[in-house]
Amino acid sequence: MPGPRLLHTADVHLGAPFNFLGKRGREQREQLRATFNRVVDLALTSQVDLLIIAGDLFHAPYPGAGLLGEVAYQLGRLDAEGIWTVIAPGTHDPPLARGAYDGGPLSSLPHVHVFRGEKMEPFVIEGLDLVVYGMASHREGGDALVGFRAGGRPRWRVGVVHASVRIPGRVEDDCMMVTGESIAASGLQYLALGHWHSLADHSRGQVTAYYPGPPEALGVGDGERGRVLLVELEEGERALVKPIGVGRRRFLQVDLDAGEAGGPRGLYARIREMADTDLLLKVNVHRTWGEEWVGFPWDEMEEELAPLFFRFQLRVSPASLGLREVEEFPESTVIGRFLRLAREEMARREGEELLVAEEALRLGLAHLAGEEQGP
Ligand SMILES: [Mn+2]
Repeated sequence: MPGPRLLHTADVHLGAPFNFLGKRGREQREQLRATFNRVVDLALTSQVDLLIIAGDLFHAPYPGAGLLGEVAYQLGRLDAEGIWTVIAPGTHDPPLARGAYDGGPLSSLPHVHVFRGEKMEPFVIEGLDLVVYGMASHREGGDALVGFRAGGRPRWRVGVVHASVRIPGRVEDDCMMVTGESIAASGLQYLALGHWHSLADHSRGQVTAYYPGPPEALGVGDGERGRVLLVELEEGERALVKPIGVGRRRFLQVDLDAGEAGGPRGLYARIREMADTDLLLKVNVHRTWGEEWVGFPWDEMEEELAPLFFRFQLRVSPASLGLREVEEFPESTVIGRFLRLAREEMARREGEELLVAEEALRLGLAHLAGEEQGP
């Protein structure tokens, strides 16, 4: 028997300043709002019963009155259709006094519920035979779900938390954590996670658990558009999760090897292939060691390619000799010793002297790379 349909989003970060985007920051701030409106459109057109927001709806606990009013208007469109919205405040938008979740326009919507407590609390939606357990993010640490277990009733049991998943050896400590064991023991059919800014499946045992990632691009991304998750609960079966692209912009950082690109023409072609006016592209160019790169006008290249992208940034090593490149060559090799000496030299110089040292490094590397190509 089919159960409720949910739309799960998190980490919208409405109001984020995007200072790093320079003059395009304003456009991306506006895009965040537009994408959130699109999430609400999607909730309406896909006829979900419930929108779940797993924290960081706002970038700050005190969004301006204009932004708060606009969000209340959008959630009001769902409210008018009897569609519920449940919100678990995150690390960026904790439920502070006179903040976004204390009175204000959101509290006047009868189908909006905000979890403000510091422990998992049930919120029962009678008409759907559904209970949502949730809590606000707080600084205590530890396992947010330890000792938690959803009961056998109502029929449908969903959780929402803004926390990290503990991964031994990789993620050990954060404000709020959940573990594979506590997810598996939760008795939930679906756990809506927020906090990590990329789509990820952390299902354990019988419990389906996901991070949707932000609906719209925020920082350095993986080149994918932001997504939301359409979740369908099914009796006796695992929750069905379908990611839906809603974001407009993509952020991507790539490393290109100047040696492999085939000279300046090749490098231009490689970057042009990625042209997309909704893409923020950062290119790190490595190994500009050949003669063809001597005195290359990188600023001109950046300027020429910039109109093909939402924003385009070019970074060139070894003008700033990366650790990665140095580590590729062990100290026991001639090139390895040369790189280490050159790095020490460059650290001591600046201005015109640094440019000369960089030029010497480039020529030296081109020479050595040629010599070391033999068997
Ligand atoms: Mn976030």
